[in-house]
Amino acid sequence: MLPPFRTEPFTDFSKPENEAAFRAALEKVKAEMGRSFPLVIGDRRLLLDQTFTSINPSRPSEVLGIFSKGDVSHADMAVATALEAFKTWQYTSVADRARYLLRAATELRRRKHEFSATMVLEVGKSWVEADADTAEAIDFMEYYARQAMRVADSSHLLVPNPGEQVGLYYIPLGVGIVIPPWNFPLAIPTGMLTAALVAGNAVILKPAQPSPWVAWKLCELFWNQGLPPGVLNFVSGPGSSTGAQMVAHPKTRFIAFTGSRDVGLNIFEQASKVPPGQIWLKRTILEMGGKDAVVVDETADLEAAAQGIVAGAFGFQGQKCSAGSRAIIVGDVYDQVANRVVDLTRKLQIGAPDIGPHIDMGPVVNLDSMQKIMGYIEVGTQEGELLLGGSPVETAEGGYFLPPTIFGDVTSNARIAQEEIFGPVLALMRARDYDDALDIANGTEYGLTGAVYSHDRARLEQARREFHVGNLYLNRKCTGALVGIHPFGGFNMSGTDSKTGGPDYLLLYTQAKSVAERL
Ligand code: TAP
Repeated sequence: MLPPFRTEPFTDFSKPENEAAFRAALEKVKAEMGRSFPLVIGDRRLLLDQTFTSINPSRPSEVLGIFSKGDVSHADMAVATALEAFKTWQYTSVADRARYLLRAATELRRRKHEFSATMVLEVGKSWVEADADTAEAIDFMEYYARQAMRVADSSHLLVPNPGEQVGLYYIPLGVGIVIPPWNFPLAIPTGMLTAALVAGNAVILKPAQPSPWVAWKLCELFWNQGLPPGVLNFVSGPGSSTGAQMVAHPKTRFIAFTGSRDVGLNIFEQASKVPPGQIWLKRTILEMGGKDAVVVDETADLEAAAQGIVAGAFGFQGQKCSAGSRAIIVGDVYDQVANRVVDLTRKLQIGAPDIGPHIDMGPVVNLDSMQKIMGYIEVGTQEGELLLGGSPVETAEGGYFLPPTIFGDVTSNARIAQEEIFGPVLALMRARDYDDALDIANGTEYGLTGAVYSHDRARLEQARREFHVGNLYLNRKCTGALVGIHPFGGFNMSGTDSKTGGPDYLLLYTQAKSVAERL
């Protein structure tokens, strides 16, 4: 009997003891920098000659870890190994499988700051953002352990049939490839792989190249719980070759992917092909990008709206699928809200986040990302009025720092209002009235998150009906979904709306078997 699920509390860094504990964790993690990491396929640990490095984006010369660069042969080896492990893992009891998750959650809770500190160094998260990422990972473990026990035997949901004993069982699929992005480098791989494992599948984790260290620590956490070899394999390497090979492999049964629209579409297409030797249709669980909007009308609490816009646009440097990169404000209050958003944004502290909890914004993840975002800032100067930011923040150590950048009077068809930038760039847009604001909000190919600030009941109800996003927030910011409370996933080009952290999520990793026995 487990206590009811509760979300993991966040750490209060204003308490000196919490700050001290986090600083100690940073020191511990820094002392581990520069090690080499193998692929782990079954009970083989393969330290390869071909490697790539994980670096600290605040100080790019700082090498955090050296990772083996798996190629297509390792992809094939991993699928074969996972398939072998699946033969027995699929028959372990759901209670046993759930216990691995619960034990991992206990250890992660104990080593919480160590994992968060790793994210501060590897992807430049602020302390608060890293702490929330770790809390979400713990939540996924606890939540899916409970869900698995709830759904595995769903026979009680059937209508009894006299003379027959009937059953409905959600059984595992087979070998799954888990392909996460780097931006929630702990929570997202944890969510996908714990759901897959607890449902009875064997998994290969292919971490995103900017964040293999956090992913390694996550896998190690599970191996430490005594997970049988081959049930969870770690294959670092390029997504475009090693990842693609696993997607295409005939023995791969499903792919759980979170990442960009273009890569998601490519996986969708490749997974739909049936190579020789494949006897199923691959399942794809695809969570992709967003171009999320915050709508503000003239009845709203404008201070709350401005604060929500700033938090949603610039938290983790705007590198969230849920980031509110568009603020759509009705004409009457546009200037007032725009001025306040600029004022609040000016106060954000930028710097290497390992300095302390007062840093609000760290670097963007790497040079490619910085250049891509600068390209959009260039486009933005043609498409709107630059109100704040715009040029990189120079540091002695060459970190990838960009300032929060705000463009005013951006039109709805502008590229910076349509395309996902995935950086600290906010487009302010002037709407004629509330209906126009909702039209603009719905006017992209995405549909992930959205927020509305209004005190007009009829308009809030209208947003409930008409604002076409997977996660709608009324009178609050558009980021910060909690497991079990705000099931998360988007419409249209934001993906397959798989609703992570929701009551139906686990079913995606299973297939239902109906059994009837004549008595
Ligand atoms: P991507 O560039 O799409 O990479 C995601 C993952 O796919 C990485 O592990 C990548 O490996 C791998 N990959 C790349 N090409 C592949 C291929 N051809 N076959 C198989 N795997 C391949 O995204 P990202 O930059 O890491 O993350 C940012 C994106 O994720 C944004 O668009 C953001 O909106 C989205 N995101 C969405 C959500 C939800 S829930 N909708 C949540 C978080 C992030 P490499 O790193 O080796 O290239």
